[in-house]
Amino acid sequence: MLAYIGLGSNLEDPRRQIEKALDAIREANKTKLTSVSSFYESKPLLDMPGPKYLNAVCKIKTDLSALDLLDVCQQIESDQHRVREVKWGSRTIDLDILLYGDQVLSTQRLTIPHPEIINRSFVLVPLFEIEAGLEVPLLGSLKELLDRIDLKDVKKL
Ligand code: A4P
Ligand code: MG
Repeated sequence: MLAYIGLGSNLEDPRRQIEKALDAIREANKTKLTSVSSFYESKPLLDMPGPKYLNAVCKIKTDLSALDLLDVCQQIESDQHRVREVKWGSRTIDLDILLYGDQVLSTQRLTIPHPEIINRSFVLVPLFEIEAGLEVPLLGSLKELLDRIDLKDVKKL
C-alpha cells in the first residue's frame, strides 16, 4: 500500500526532530520510505503562541495495516518525547497519516484522509511537491485543493 505521512515540529531543533522521525520510518518493519519533500516553514495554526513550525511530507510503501501504521507513528512520537498537552499546541514531533492508498476510514482512533488536509498549506504544498497528480479520496484532485487555499504563509527552505 502507498501511504503519505505529514511530519511537523516546532520545538527542540525541528529539523533534527524531523530527520530523526524519518530515520525511524526508514527502520520500521514492512515499510519502505520512497520519497521525502523539502522542508517548509510556517506560523502555528490559528496564531497559536509558540515558535514557527517545520513541516514535511513523506511517501511510503507499506505492508502494515493503517492501524499498525498509526501505532508506528505514535511510537515514534513518544520516542521523541512528545508530551500531549494543549490540542494544537507546540510539539517536538507530530506524525499524521494523510492518506493510506485510496482508503477512507472513520474510526475513533483514525480518520483517513486526514480531515485537516484541505485547510493546511503546510500539508498540501509538500504533498504536491512529491505527488503532483494525486487524487484525494472524497476530496478531489490535489491540484484543485491547492487552488482553493492561501499559500503565502508556507515557505520552502
Ligand atoms: N488520529 C485520527 N486520525 C489520524 C490520522 N490520520 N493520523 C488520532 C494521525 N492521528 C490520527 O492526535 C490526536 C489523535 O488523532 C491521535 O490519538 C490519533 O488516534 P494527536 O497528534 O495526538 O493530538 P493533537 O496534536 O492534539 O491533535 P491533532 O489533531 O493531531 O493536531 P494536528 O492536527 O496534528 O495539529 N501549525 C503549523 N504551521 N504546522 C503544524 O504542523 N500542527 C499542529 C497540530 C498545530 N499547528 C500547526 C501544526
Ligand atoms: Mg497529530
